[in-house]
Amino acid sequence: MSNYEAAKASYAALGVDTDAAIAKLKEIPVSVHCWQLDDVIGFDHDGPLTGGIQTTGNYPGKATTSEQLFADMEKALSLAPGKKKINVHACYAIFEDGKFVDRDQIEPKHFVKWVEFAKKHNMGLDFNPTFFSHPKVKDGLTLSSPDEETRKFWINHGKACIRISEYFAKETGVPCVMNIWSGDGYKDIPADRMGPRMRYKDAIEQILSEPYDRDMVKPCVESKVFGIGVESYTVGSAEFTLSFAATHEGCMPLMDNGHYHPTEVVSDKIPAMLCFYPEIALHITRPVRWDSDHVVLFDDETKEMAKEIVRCNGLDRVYMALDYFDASINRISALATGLRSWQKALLNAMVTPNELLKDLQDKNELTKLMVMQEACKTLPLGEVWEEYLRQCDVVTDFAFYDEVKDYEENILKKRA
Ligand code: RNT
Ligand code: ZN
Repeated sequence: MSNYEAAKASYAALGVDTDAAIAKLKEIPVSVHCWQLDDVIGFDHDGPLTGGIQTTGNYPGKATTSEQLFADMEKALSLAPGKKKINVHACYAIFEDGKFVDRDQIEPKHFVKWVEFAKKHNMGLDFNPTFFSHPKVKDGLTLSSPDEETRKFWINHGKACIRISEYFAKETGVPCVMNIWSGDGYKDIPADRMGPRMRYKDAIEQILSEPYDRDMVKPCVESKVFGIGVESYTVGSAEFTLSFAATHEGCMPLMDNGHYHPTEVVSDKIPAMLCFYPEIALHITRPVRWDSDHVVLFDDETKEMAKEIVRCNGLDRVYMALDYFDASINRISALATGLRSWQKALLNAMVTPNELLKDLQDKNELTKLMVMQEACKTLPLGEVWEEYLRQCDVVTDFAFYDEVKDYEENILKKRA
């Protein structure tokens, strides 16, 4: 009997079908962000990263052209199993022959290369307007700015992004999630907390008034508690975005698990939201003491989030996207490690005997529930994971590093 066959039998004894879990996991799309590969810079500006977010580290070999970014992305994708989408930010527009246009003027033609890349790999695309790293961020504000012209510029950017999202969806045949996040806020105590929020609300409504196919473009709004240099007040707070999504049909709330107070957990918020929203979106990240955007690992909260999605039967109601950026380690390894971790967490969730555990809870057999939950932690998940990797033709956890190192030696080190 192979190790996998033995593992399969251990799970079967608890009523879990590991073959079915593996087959299902292959079909669940996870959106892979392009911005880990170049420290959230993009191709449309030379300035620094702003908006209250920051990358730290200076690991050599970062992608600085679209060709390099596509090559690195291809490598990262080959290192992780499962079905993927690519998550693109508007600042990753590609201007052929140096024909630059500003963000309020971007068009589908500036993203043709992304569509080609997605089609080549048989993937869908997600999209994000970029409300940061730009001279028109006025006094730290975009969509909520009191300055009419500034607001108009960013509203037009949002509308342009709706059109590009629709283009992505039509070209790939896969719905495109368009996420609205801005770092708008104040470093110190504001005198008016409602005014910026009323302007933000109106601006997002104007963006969403752009006509689009509701089945193909899925807008969402991402909340945040604070950013660097924006510690006292964030316009798009949790209550704001949640209420916005609740009152605007077709607009989803997006929860980034780095965007809450440190003792709050998104794993507990997922089932709460699924009681009310037909669909929700996630940014999966790893906050270390703050919204640090560390690489996602196979840690307790990551496992718990995946379990909740699976237990709530939410796999087709939750849009899962990765969001982290570490510049201190090999960026391709970073991107692939996070994706592998999330895949592992999903697999773990799918082979957990959820029905059996729920039943114990409902019968109030809480002593046995604790014992069983502890016992499940040492089930032979590794064997099932290895079988999944084998079937997907992807390297094992132990062979993974050598692949990354080869690419670093042969490609990254040759970059200036
Ligand atoms: C920032 C948000 C946001 C960004 C991306 C680049 O705190 O998490 O999602 O990370 O848009
Ligand atoms: Zn995010």
